[in-house]
Amino acid sequence: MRARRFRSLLTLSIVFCAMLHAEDGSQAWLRYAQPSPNPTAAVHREIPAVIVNLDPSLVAASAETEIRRGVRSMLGRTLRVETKIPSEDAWVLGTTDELREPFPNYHAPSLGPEGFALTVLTEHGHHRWLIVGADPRGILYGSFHTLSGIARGESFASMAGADSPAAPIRWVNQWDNLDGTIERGYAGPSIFFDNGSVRTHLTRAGEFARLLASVGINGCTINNVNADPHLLQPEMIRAVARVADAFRPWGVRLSLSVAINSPQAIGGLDTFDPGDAKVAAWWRDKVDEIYAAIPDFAGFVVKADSEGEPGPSRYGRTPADAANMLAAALRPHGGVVLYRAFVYNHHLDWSDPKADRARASYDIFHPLDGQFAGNVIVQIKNGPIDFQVREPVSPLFAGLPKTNEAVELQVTQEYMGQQRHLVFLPTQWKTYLDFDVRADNRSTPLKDIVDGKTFHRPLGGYVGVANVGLDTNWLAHPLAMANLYGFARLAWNPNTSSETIARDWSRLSFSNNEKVVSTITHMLLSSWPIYEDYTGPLGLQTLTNITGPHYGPAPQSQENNGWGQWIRADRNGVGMDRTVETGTGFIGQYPSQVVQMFTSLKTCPDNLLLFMHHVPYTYRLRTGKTIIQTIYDLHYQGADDAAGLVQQWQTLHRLIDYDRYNQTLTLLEYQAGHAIVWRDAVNRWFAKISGIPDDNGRIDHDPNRITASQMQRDGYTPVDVTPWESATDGKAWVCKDRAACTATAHLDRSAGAYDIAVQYFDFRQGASTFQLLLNHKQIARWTANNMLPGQAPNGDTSTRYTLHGVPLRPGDVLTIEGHPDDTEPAPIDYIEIVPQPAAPATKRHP
Ligand code: GCW
Repeated sequence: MRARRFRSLLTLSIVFCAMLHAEDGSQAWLRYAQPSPNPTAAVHREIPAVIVNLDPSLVAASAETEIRRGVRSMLGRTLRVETKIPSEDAWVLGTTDELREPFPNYHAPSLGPEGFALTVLTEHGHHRWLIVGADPRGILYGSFHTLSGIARGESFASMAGADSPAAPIRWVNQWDNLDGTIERGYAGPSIFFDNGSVRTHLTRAGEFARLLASVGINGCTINNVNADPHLLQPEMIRAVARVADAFRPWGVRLSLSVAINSPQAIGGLDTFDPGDAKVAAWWRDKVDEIYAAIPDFAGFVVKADSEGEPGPSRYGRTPADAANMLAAALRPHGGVVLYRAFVYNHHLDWSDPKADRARASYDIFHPLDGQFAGNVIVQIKNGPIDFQVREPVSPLFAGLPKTNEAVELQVTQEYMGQQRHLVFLPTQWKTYLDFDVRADNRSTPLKDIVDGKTFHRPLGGYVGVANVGLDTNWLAHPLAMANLYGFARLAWNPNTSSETIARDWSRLSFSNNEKVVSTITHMLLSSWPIYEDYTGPLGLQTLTNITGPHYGPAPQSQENNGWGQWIRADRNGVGMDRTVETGTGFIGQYPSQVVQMFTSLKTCPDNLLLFMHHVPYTYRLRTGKTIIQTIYDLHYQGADDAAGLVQQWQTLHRLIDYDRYNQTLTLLEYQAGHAIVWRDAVNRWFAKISGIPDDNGRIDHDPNRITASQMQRDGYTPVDVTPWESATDGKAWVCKDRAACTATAHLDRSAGAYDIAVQYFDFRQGASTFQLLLNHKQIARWTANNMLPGQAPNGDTSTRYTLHGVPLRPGDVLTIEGHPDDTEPAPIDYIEIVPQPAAPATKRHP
């Protein structure tokens, strides 16, 4: 009796530990946790005990090792390796060709390159679990697919079928610099480079390749598109070959971003003119040298004539001239050139009503259609500007019917909250991939164009800017890896739904518990619309600080500069007129049916209205509400919904591991606070520029707030904040030349429990400490060391500390005490005291 109770206790604690043991996110979706509910004895019995791999390649060897690893971890079974098909049940791995002889009765379905088939074959009473690849990569992808199914509790028989990737190019780009920094990377230093060269230890590079391969990615460009010519020095090529070695077992081919001026910068030539024979010869030799070190080298990515990078225009040459010169050097080795269409003039003339950055790619590349070599792919960002919260599909996709095309999507959340905000991007990407550009007046969704179907192109596909870093969990926010996973799933099959992606990822990354899966799925699916609402709705673009870190709110920064992310907001109206008749003519770059749709105010979707049209603030949308009131309301809605994400996450307490639960909770609470900063800044800015107040009188009339200017201060002095709208009355209160300063409020709240939030500014450098005192007794203390991207009080650095459930009585005295550190003067803005329970935030249904 006692023994049994002990045993069941033991079982319970094992189950509990298995469920909640410490997790650090390093394994991402390859955790290989025991499927829960636990696999039944039947599943255990069903798994063959032997594995036979008929393919001699390195990649298939990885597949075999991976299956053994996954089965051991998930099911506690150690598979026996055999070289011949045994007279018992067995897993068998091989290509279609390799399976023909041992299994003459098996007829493999027709597979595209890198595709796989899974099937159970029964002969002489023995079950063969066949993982059949069109080639070694297919075997690897089929193996990972099987393991993912087991992790989600599926049986092998239910996975039977065949699958092939939609397109041959399924790459990620990393924007890593040789010094180990990453441009627009938010998760620590480079996994490849450090201090001017390739890292000594490349364990993470190998682990990254394994993660990529597990979801079908077959190429990785390891350095910044703003490329350093030194990367092509002989010693660097030798060093980079070590990264290719780490990738190779996973079928991930390495590629490099190259600077088009390399022949001059490092090659000793006096020119980099693509029309010059010496230059072409230099590239040929360089490419030969690369292939000698990296025989499976994938090719080059090129950013030229863009944002200050040198380019062929220096010599009056076109992107096609430059691309074709590189392509000629790569062709004999089977390499390709991905030439980026992100070419534009960033010194546009704001005073010119016809000037429009959105036009640039089409204006430059469309006339070159048909001129690009067969191994050139034009790599086009999804939208015509730059990874904004919402843009239309780039019209260039329909404008290159005789050219290979790839879509470039951004996994790293440059304009999307930089992995401090939860934004699940597959939902956004689907709107692009599914958008029907109506080339030749027929159904031509973007996904069909990049898959090569529409224009019958042999090459094309998907490129995702990943920017993982050395952070243990790769992308910093525990939920951000859903974006890398989702990118890969869509690159493999763009018809996969966002919901399938979100559910699969949640199961693999967290748990099979339905409550966990449905909650995380719901949060993911609603997160992009929420972010859009509290940043830049109605096609305004993100409205972030575009001359700074692209993070916090700064609507004015869009305007009056050469960058061309203009929204042209003035006293009377807002939006870029991009019509043919009265505007920049951008809309005219689309096929005619899309031109009609965007041109008419009646048919232009509301969520792109201000991208396409300039309208008065009083213009009424289909909802009957004016533009200006819609802007205000959506910002309130978005901030409320961001608070709702916190509440949803809290329902998972104890259902997922402690570390990731807490890390995510902290980030979501930060996001909810920053959503309020966004809401207030954008609404204040529009209220001022339009002169039209909010119908509900909310802007800067917050009954729960006490601003620092209303408090009794000792030492705190005001400074102007730029942009003004990111703090109350355009001022922050700083503690300069003193060890400590205080701001005190005499409260007159009725007795009850309250949440007290302190809105302050946290610079990258310096770690000020703050104390909150109630009736002179400390009730909280924290340090401002969240490393926000800025060194001044503004929308990038404004953040809050919240203390929940503080009992207050009339006559209480509340004091903030700030202790500056380094160059950070313990800056504050206001306190907000909200009675508990806070009004429940509306739940949004995606
Ligand atoms: O989104 C912008 C970024 C730049 C980036 C550029 C590009 C690598 O702000 O940091 O440069 O796009 O895509 O080339």
